[in-house]
Parts: sequence; C-alpha cells; structure tokens
Amino acid sequence: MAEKPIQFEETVMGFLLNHQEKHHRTHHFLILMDALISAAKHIEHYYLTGTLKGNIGLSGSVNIHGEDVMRMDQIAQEITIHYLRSSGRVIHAISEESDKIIPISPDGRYFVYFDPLDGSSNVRHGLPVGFMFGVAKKDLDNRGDNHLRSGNEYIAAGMFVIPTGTFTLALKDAGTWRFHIDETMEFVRPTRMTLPENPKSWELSFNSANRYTYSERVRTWIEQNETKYAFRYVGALAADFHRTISNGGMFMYPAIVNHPDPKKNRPQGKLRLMYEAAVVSFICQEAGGSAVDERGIPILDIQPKDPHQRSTLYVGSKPLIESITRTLTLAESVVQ
Ligand code: AFP
Repeated sequence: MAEKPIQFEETVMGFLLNHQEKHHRTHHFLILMDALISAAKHIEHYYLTGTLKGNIGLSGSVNIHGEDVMRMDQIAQEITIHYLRSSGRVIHAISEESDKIIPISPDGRYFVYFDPLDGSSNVRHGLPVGFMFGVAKKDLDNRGDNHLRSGNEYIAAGMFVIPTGTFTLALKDAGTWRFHIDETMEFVRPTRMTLPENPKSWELSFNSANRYTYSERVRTWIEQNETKYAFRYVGALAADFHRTISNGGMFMYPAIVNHPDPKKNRPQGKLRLMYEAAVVSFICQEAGGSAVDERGIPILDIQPKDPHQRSTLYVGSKPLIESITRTLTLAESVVQ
C-alpha cells in the first residue's frame, strides 16, 4: 500500500511572521506570542499529568476573590510569569491569581492580562479549562502611560482550551483564527473563524441553576427564546465560548440580583472584565459577533477602573446580542 505523503502544515509562528511582515510590524510581538504559546504547552503538560503527579488538589491558599486556589492555578501562574519574564517584552501583567499588578520588564512594550487556568472547578475532574489572555501595547511616545486598557485598546486576545490542544487567537482588525496542536507539539493549520449566520446550529450557554436569580427581564428573554436553541454549559468560560465561536449562539453570565441568600447576589456579575469578558469579547468581535454587559454597553468600550473589576457578560452572534440588548435596555415602565 502506497505510503501516505507526509502532511506539512503552516505553524502558528509562521502564520504570525507573515502577519507581522504583511503589516510592516516588528518582531517584538512574535517573541511575546512565542512566550504565551510555550506557557500554554507547559501548562497542558502539567494538566495532563496532574492526577499522577498529585497536582489536582487545593493549594491551601485563597485568592483575591476569596476563592480556594487550586495547586494547578499556582503551577499555571508560575509557568506563565516565567515565560513572560523570559520574553523581556512585557511591562506589567495582570493575573486572576495575583492581587497586585505584576511588574515584569520596565522597558517592555506590552501589557498582558491573563487567567492562567480558567475553570478551576473542572480541574479535579480533568475536564476542559482555559488559559486566556489579552495584549495591549504601551504608547511608545508616552512612556509613563500605564493606564488600564479597555478591550478596544487590545491588539490581540487568545484562549487555549486545555487539554484539547486547541488555540483560538484574534488579532486587531485581522480576524479570529483557530490552531490545532500536531504530533510535534506545534500549533498548526490556521483556520479563520466566523460565527455561523444560520441559527440552526446556535446554542445558549449559561449556568441554568442561576436562572431564578437573574432579573425579571433576563428570565423573560430566556423563557421566550430557550426553546429555539440547544443548551450547553461546561462551567469553564474558555470551553463554553470555544463552542459559541464554532456553532454560534450566545454565552451569558448575567447579574445575579434575586439570590435567596442576598449575600450571594452579584449585581456586577462574576466574570472578570480584563482577562475574561474583554478577552472573549475581542475574539468574538473579530469573528463577526458582539458582546454587551447588563446595561447593554459594549464590553470592549468599558474602561476598567480596577484590574480585577467584574462584569456581566452577553457574548455571541450579533442578532442574539441585539435581541438581549433590546430587552436589557427596555424602559422600566415597559417591563412592569
Ligand atoms: P472558576 O475558575 O472559579 O471555576 O470560575 C470559572 C469562571 O470564571 C468561568 O470560567 C465560568 O464561565 C464561570 O466562572 C462559572 O461560574 P459558575 O460556576 O457560577 O457557573
């Protein structure tokens, strides 16, 4: 039987090199991306061997959000900081796992906002988690300008769904691309992603256990629309949103305003703006979708006041975001 010809694929670094050349940009961004990709591969290795190496338990410490930190969260944080430092291209980083802004290289060029291991509740089950990041660039003419960047100022955002070997990357005004890991542990075969226009494949994704804690207008929207679409929820934003990009539809994490235990209300939502909501919103916009918060305000327009600021999130296919925005911005008098 004839030997199957060797399949050669375009690698992510080859793709980025062409992108930089095409736009007459520098090598600095390539070095940063190489660091982020190396971090993701290293994290995936530790995740895959987590059970055998005994790394899937709690670390015994609690993060700024009052959540128990998993041992894997610490490992992913340590790995990411190592690679960002070795790149020499990052001024400071903001991470879900660090209370404070992390100073890295004073003469760096970029700010990096990341969640090293999103979906901690899936870790002990070996289920999909995410490594998510957003990148913004410093204003080279205004060295002192370290202000927190809104999503519209990001130049790139990406998410690795671990341990599936998939990487989704969005580049400012250059689209959203998906890559798959090959036998040489290279991310290859850049595939342009756009949200499917045909509602037949669309899905809704939200924590249905919370639905009675949402506002009346959100509950009404769900009742009026949920029978039209399939429903999927993994509990890790990167994994759930990975599906939304592929099948279309909407992922939402609304405000929790009617919780039987008022202490558990989250009028600002649960997700963090800079390294969760803005990351998926940037990826979604470059794939032809959009994203708003509970006020109907575009997520990418929100100027962060705090590195760990929370945000409500509705992200996905434009017609669904327009529909939920109409409901969210309806005059109070109409809702009653
Ligand atoms: P953890 O990292 O604490 O598991 O939270 C994951 C997350 O930030 C995001 O990935 C999920 O979409 C969302 O929270 C899940 O929250 P619920 O468990 O409240 O549905």
